[in-house]
Amino acid sequence: MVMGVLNVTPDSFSDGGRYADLDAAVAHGVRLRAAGADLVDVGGESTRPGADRVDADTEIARVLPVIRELSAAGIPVSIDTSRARVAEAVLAAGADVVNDVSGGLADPDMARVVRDAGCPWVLMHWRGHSREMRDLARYADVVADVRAELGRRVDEALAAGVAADRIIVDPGLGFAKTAAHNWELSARLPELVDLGFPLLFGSSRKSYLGRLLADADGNPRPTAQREAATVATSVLAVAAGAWGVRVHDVRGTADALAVWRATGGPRLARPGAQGDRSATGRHTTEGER
Ligand code: PMM
Repeated sequence: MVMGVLNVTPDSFSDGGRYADLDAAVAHGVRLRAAGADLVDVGGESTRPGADRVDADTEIARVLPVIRELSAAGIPVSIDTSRARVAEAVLAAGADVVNDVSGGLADPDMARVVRDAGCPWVLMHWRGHSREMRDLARYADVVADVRAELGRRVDEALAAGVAADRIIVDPGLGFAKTAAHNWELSARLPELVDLGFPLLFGSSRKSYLGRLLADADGNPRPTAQREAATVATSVLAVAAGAWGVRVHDVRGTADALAVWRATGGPRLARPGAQGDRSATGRHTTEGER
C-alpha cells in the first residue's frame, strides 16, 4: 500500500507552501493517484519538530475543500490529523481513513469519531506535540518501548470499541526519535510487525536520510534529493513486513515495489536477538526529521 503525501500547509518540512492553493492541491492529489498512490494523505497542520500548532478551524478550512474534491473524483483519501473535530468534518466530506500521528493521545474524542465512522485508524507512535517532542526522545530500548507504547494505544482503541480490523500501527519515524532511533526501528521492524496489525512506515525525505547522505562538509542532503534513500528504506520496510509506506514522490516507490513483487516479494530474514547490532546515524536537532 502506497500512501502519497499531500500537505496543505505553509510550513511542512519538505512540501510546505507548495499546495496551499485549492486547485494546486487537488491537481497534486490527482497526480499522486495517477503515479500509483493507493491513498492520498491530506494534512493541514505541520508536525515538523518545533512547529507551532494551528487552530482546528484553520485546519478544517485547509483540508476540507481538497478532500471533498479528491473524494468526489473517486480518489481514496486519508486525513492526517490528531483532532477529532477535524476528522469528523472530513469523514462527512468523504475521507476514508484517519491518520492520527498522536495515536489517539492528543484528543480523547478521536476514538469515538473513528468507532462511529467505522473507518481505518492509523495509530502512530507519538509522545508529544512538535514543540516538545525533541525533549521526549529518550528510550531504554527504542524498539521495545515503541512496541509497548503502540500496544497501549491499540488496547485503548479496542477498549473504546474500535474494531481490531480497523487498526493500523506506525512507528512514527522522527517523532520524538533521533536518527539513531529511526535506524534502530528500521533495522528491527519485524518486532513491531509482530504486534499483529498492519504497519505503516513513513521515512520519506526525513532528516535522518539527509544526515546519512551528508556531503564531505557534513551538510545534510537537501530534502528534494533524498528520493533514492526514501525508495530504499520504503522497499526494505515492506520486505521486513510493513503493510504500507507513506511517501512524497509516489512514482519511484511504487515502481520499486512493483519490481519487488515481480521478484516474488522476497522477505528479509528475521533479525536475530535484539541488541546484536549497532545503530547508525547521528542525532538531529534541526527543525525537520
Ligand atoms: N510523518 C509525517 C506526517 N504524518 N503520518 C504517519 N502515519 N507516519 C509518519 O511517519 C508521518 C505522518 C511528517 O512528515 P510530512 O511533513 O512529510 O508530512
